Amino acid sequence: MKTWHDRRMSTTPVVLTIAGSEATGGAGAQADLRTFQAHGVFGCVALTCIVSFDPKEDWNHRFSAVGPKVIADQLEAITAAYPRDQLDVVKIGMLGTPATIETVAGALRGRGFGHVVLDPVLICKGQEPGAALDTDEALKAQVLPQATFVTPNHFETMSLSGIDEIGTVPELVEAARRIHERSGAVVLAKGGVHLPGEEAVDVYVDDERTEILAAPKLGDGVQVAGAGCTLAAAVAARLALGDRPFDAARAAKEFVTRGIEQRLASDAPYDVVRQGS
Ligand code: PXL
Repeated sequence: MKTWHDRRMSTTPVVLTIAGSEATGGAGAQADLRTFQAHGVFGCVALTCIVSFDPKEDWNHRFSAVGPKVIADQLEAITAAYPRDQLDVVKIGMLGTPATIETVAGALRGRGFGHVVLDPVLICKGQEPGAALDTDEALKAQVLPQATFVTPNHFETMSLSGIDEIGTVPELVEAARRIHERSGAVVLAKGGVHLPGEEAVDVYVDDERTEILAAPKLGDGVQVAGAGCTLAAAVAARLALGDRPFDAARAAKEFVTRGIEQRLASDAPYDVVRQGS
């Protein structure tokens, strides 16, 4: 039996990621956990799916969903183990199927979280856009309305805003504002290497402010796997440590920039972010 003293000693924030495993460790739950660890928060995972790239088939995604009952069981265990004042931040990554989205959306409604940081993974690097329209629609209808903070990449920003072409910073600003108006969530829309110019530009929008966050493009504009997962996980960790949303966004961007600078080379098509020092 736990005593009052034990509880008081357990003040480390716990952060939950609801995400998939990407076996090589570059993205997904593995990147999230390394990011949490680097921030000194305690991470736990409800696993939604397992992605194993296929080196024999051009590194295609092989995808296995975790069944809805097993996802619900994980969420039940985690939310029973940690009280609301200790586990108040959840990060959501790859969900992958409408059934998973239904389960996760239900669990979110059942146990309120102060912060729901959604990385709206619509497709992974290397996948064809439009591969899973029903999944995209379910995510927009059931999870996005519950998000308090959303971190869409260039493609996801077009999809969530309904703006088909985003080629300039003002267009990215307009799209981010639209997503904020539709969802009510704080938006950190990532231009990444997709907009022209020397800098990787992200746009931050909340009720009160619109800010441009810029960092030099690194490595000749190469794309690095795991940057999106790491950014959202770092936002979640900073929020759990008490940052205000804009401070969390700024710190998370710096954390990812550092992780890209010190990226790990891999024989898969993309290098991967290396979190922490
Ligand atoms: O980076 C998006 C992403 C998120 N989660 C998992 C993935 C990927 C891309 O490969 O596999 C599990």
